[in-house]
Amino acid sequence: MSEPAQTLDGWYALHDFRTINWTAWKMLTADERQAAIHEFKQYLAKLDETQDRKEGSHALYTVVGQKADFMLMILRPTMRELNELENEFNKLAIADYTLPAYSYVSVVELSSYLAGDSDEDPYENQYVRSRLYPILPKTEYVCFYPMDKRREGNDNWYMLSMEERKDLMYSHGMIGRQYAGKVKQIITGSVGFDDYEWGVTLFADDVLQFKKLVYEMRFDEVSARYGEFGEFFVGHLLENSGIDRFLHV
Ligand code: 76R
Repeated sequence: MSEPAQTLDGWYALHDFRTINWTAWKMLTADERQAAIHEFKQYLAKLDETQDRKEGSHALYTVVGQKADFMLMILRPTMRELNELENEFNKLAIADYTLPAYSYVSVVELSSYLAGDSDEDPYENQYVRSRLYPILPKTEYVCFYPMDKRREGNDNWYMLSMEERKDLMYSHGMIGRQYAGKVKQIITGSVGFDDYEWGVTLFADDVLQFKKLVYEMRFDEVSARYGEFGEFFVGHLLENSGIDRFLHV
């Protein structure tokens, strides 16, 4: 058996994609819509408070294209809290005017492939902590997609030795590094939690950098030979101040 990579696991993640039923939303009176928006903002204000205390984080993005209308990504120390927040959202008036489009359950993950040897407890390291428990950057754009590492015939990632995987991940990391400052990536592990093995969430102010990065990685062996991808979502930041305009009909 090949040696599994050790992972460091941080906050649990829920990516919740919704479509708005604009027809039903338009049928409400202006007062009813206002009340629903107010209640939704109160819910978001509560999430903001948790984030201010650094006990979790979240980001709200509108989604471009027909796959969804918005995505709320939430990070929390336990999966139970994610489930409670999801249920709380579902009981808001605005939820009556949304339809589930897609969701993804995972946990922020750092793998040991490129980690150096150290006696220190990584969970006590400030840099590691900032990556396991990240305050999500509120960049202009977000990109999310789930992915697997292939297990087919001669192309089986899980049959490679630790050394082979380390070498491949090194070259993956080198490509990624060229995008430092332009794209921030959060890798979340989802084996046992959702249909793919990882969620990839990318943040950037320049949306074109997603295409450039993902395209360049396609030529790298880790992605070219072993990457299998799910649906891609791309969205634009929805700040609290933009919610009225977004929901105005
Ligand atoms: O954690 C680190 O930054 C160290 C190096 C590193 C690891 C271990 C790293 C760097 N990644 C790691 C793990 Mn990555 N990453 C992806 C995708 O679309 C595709 O082809 C793949 C999707 C992107 C765009 C991306 C970006 N990475 C992983 C893993 C877990 C693998 C495992 O455990 O088997 C996956 C699934 C994955 C996928 N990666 C980087 C980036 C970028 C931009 C970096 C550089 C970060 C930096 O140095 O600033």
